[in-house]
Amino acid sequence: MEFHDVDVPWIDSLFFDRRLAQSNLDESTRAMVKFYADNGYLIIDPEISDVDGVAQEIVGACEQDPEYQQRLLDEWEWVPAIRRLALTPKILSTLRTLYGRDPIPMQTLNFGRGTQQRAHSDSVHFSSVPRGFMCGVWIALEDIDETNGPLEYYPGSHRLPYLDFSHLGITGSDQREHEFYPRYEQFIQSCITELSLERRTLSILQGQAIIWAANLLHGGSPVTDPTRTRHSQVTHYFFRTASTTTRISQTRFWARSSGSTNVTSAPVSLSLRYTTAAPRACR
Ligand SMILES: O=C(O)CCC(=O)C(=O)O
Repeated sequence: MEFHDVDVPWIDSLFFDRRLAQSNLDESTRAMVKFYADNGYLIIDPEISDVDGVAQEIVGACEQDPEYQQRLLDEWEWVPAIRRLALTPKILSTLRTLYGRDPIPMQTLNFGRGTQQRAHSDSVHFSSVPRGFMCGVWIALEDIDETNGPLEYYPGSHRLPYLDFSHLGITGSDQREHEFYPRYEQFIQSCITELSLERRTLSILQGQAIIWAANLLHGGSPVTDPTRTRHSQVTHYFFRTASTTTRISQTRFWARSSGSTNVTSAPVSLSLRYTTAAPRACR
């Protein structure tokens, strides 16, 4: 009997190299998938048509809300251009290739300024069952350089164990709000230092994007020019699996994107597990 498939993304499979070699992907696509499997990130050109027009539509809508200076959560519900961006065909097809399953956008974040958020893994905020069927896609809505707080990321860190509050002896019931979150951030920073993980920053042009794997450490670099904006959008995606859906907004996103109005029958098949009590405001 030949064993080759377990319920993990194929990039995380012990049999990945053989499965890749046996796949019918062309050489450059194989190289792309291999790069993502090894490094946990991929910088792409999503080929967004009229990217400046899309950016203006998104930024114009978001700027009506003072919270945009921090971040706006799930504005896709009200701003069609945000939803269209999350559903950019090249992004969806790339994710399908990287994970071998249909991507399901489940959350958007829009930023007007650099977040300066310390390094973390998204898995501390939300995770899939089975693990790994989750990723983030960060799109620059204007040119990004070292001065307006570029995204920072740590290549290969997605291969670390999934680290969360349990490693600090903190349980969900210990937390009312997110008072222990700084302790998690310090813990991650000490892991980065201990392992001498390489830090990179993402200077990219408007319309370019990075995809990161569920457990890749990333954050926001310091903003050295406080007069600068950093218009950008992150969409977090899950992937169709065999489990059941528990998160409402994800189901709504799918239902609206597919034109369905019946959210209860949406065939989204994900079960989300919150590893901590960290509320959405942390993100
Ligand atoms: O854009 C940033 O500075 C950080 C974004 C981030 O960490 C996230 O969306 O998970």
